[in-house]
Parts: sequence; C-alpha cells; structure tokens
Amino acid sequence: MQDLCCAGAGEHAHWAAAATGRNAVEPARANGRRTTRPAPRRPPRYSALALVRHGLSGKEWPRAWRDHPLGTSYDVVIVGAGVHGLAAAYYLAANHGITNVAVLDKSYLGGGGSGRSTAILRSNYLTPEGVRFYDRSMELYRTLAADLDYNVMFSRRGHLTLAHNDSSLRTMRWRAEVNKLQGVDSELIGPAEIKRLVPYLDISPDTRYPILGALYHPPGGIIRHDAVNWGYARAADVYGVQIHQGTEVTGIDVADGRVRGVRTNRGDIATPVVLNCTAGWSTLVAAMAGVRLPIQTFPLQAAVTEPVRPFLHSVVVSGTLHVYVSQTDRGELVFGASVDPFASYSTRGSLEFAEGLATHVIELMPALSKMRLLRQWSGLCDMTPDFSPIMGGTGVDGFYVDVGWGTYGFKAGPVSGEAMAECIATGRTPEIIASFGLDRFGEGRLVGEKGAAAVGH
Ligand code: PYC
Repeated sequence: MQDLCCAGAGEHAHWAAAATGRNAVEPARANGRRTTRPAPRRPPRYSALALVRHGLSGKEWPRAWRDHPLGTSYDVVIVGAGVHGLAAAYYLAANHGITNVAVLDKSYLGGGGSGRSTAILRSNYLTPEGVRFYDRSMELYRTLAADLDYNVMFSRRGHLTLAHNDSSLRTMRWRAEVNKLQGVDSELIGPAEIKRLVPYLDISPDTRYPILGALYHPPGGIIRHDAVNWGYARAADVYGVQIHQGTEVTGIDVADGRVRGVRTNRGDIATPVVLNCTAGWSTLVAAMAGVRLPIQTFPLQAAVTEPVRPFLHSVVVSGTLHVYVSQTDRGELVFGASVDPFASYSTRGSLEFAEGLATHVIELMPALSKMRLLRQWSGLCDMTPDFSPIMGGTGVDGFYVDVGWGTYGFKAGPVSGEAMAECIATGRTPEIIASFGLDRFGEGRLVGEKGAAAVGH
C-alpha cells in the first residue's frame, strides 16, 4: 500500500516536510502584512432596506463575483470551484490574509458534486475523529448566513436513521454513544417516537423490513447548496480571490519534488501551491502531480418530486432500503440512494434507479404512491477504502489534497475549507484533520466510517 500513498520521491522526507511547513505560503502573507491585492471591496449588504432602496434605484445589482483575465502567477491555485474549493479560498483570505488566490474550474461554479448534492447536514458519525470533524462543519454552517451575508437557508430538521434489524440497532446505539461522548446530540429512539416525528412512516411490524428503532439526531437538517456555493464565491471575491470558470487544468508542473505551476486550457500559471479540491476527477488531477490516490469513483443518483404541502419535517434515512428523503422549503421531496454498483464517470440517470427508489420509498411511506418524480440526476463520488476523506499535504511539496469525499462531501465544506486554509497558511496540519492524511493507508491507520454512511454501499 505504501506506493499508493506516497507516489513520488523521498516518501517520508516529503511527509515530514509537509508537516513542518516547507511548502507553506510565506507567513508574512499569512499574517496579513503583505497581501497582494487591495483591501476587500465592500459590496452592498443584503438586507430588506437594501432591497427596497435598490428596487427604487432601478440600477442593476452588482455581480456577486467578477470575471478576471487569467493571471500568470498566484500564491495559491485551487482546482475545483465547488464548496470545498470556494470555502478554502474564502478562509485563506478571511482568516490568513492570503488573497492572491485563483480558483479554477473546468466547468461552472458549483456544477460538480456541490450542485448535485442532496444537501443533508449532520454530524452523527461513527468514529470520534469523524464526529468532531463534521460537528465543526455544522457549527460553521449554523452561522454561515451571517458570516457571508448570504441566505444559505439552513434548516434544522432533525435527522432519523432507521434501523430495520438487530445489527443496525447495535450500530445506531454505538453511534449514539460515540456522538454523546463528543457532545453531539444523538439518541436511539423507538417506533412510537419515530411515528410521532414522522406520522407518514409505516411502522407496522408486518412490513418486509419493519422499523425497530432509529438514531435520532436533532441538530441535523438541510441547506440550500447553491446558496452556499454562491455565498462563499461572493465573499471570497470581496477579498480579491479570482474565480475562473471554464478553466481546465491540463497539467501540473513539478520540479525537484516541488510544485512550480499549473497548465490550463487558457494558459500557464506559476504557483508554489496547488490544492486539489475536485470530486470525480481527484485521482486524475493528483496524477498530474505524480500522486496516486486510493480512490474509486462511482455515480450517485438522486431525484426530486413535484412540490406538495409541507408534511415531512425530519430528514429520514434507511440504510437497509438504500434511501434518504427530505422535503425542501418549496415542498419538493428530495431523494437519494446508494452509489451505483459499478465504478464510472457517467452522470446519467437510470430507470433502474427510479424504479428501485419508488419501491423503497413506498415501503416506507405508502401514502407517497401518487407523487410524481420531476427530475433525476447524478453526481460523482470518490470512495476511499475507509469512507473517510484524504486531506493535507502529499509527497510533493506544495501539492495539497482535499478529496475522497464519498457521499459526505457537501456537509464537510466549511470545516474542510477552514482546515485546508490553515494547513496551507501555516504549513502545519490542523489537529482536526490529522487522522485523514494520505499516509494512513500505508501505515494501516484507517478511520472506518462505512457504518455511518447514509445508506449501505
Ligand atoms: O451521508 O448524510 C449523508 C448523505 C446524504 C446523502 C448522501 N450522503
């Protein structure tokens, strides 16, 4: 396994270098004494008064983020303008004063996993490392609207993971105990309480997969994923971060074990730091720097119904039936399932998925049989062997990864951005991501989160 982790020369020396900051962005910049762009421009604050004033003025709203000519050098280049890349750019600027940053995306902002996610938030994981990590993300999500001056529509709903057999009940109890020890609100509840929270669920004992109990996680909920992407983009732009859509990275220049720059379809860029924040293409981008990742990519399908009056006030997940469902503020039901059973880069939907989904949803909530699906889509999930992400430095100085998000990526956006920004700015791996390093696969320190996946895989 060692070769998977540290492809590139001088494995352990490079790891030590990454940990001690040889490839960190200069502290002078990190401390804000030297920013390479002007002080943040002040866009109008969004408020009811601003809305009225602006409506009366008849003027166009200023663009939330600007287009720029592609520069020839940046202090940091981030590959991937999804929630992870945009959050990292924002926290580099806001927390560390590093503003000479370009975020590149071969497609459009939020057009990958971040625009395809079912946007469920929770921190009821299985390992202490996972629970602490995702809980910090929940903490950041709770105040994100105020922090970014952007309504991200965070909605605390309560999150239920149903158990249909004894072994699932045991895992739910285990997760509840780990969660409580980390100060996260989770408990095991029985069918009567489940029925009180979700009256439309069929809890009768004579169904094919009777509901025996559930892990109940009151702080869990949903968010408007596009608003999160746009909010981070707008806030990063205020600091002078440049977002370049339609800019595909075609190569990464590495010499003497250090990153020198990236090549793109729009020209070459010199940079000492590249952060790979892609999903679906993470292995391909890493390979450009000579880094191999233990990741396989699978499609994950999702679907949405026509809107109906609000009746589902919790997020409901059934691992056994491979389904999760929540109701948006507009009334649509958003469904997802497990990843497709074969590795692929396809983002097409399948009839098989829609049929399986409908069967399982109706087993859970028979009253939904008359609802119509409006749309289905698919996103790409990078699965690691232990279902935990890969974050931090690599065997190549200046090449960082924030990848391997499986089906959990969106909920981790804020904490990942915060931690990766700190990692790059200081050259030290923050404690909160210390367990997620690439070296764990070679050293046998896996962080097994499969038992906390929303659905079985
Ligand atoms: O892990 O909560 C989750 C999740 C929901 C949808 C995909 N993954």
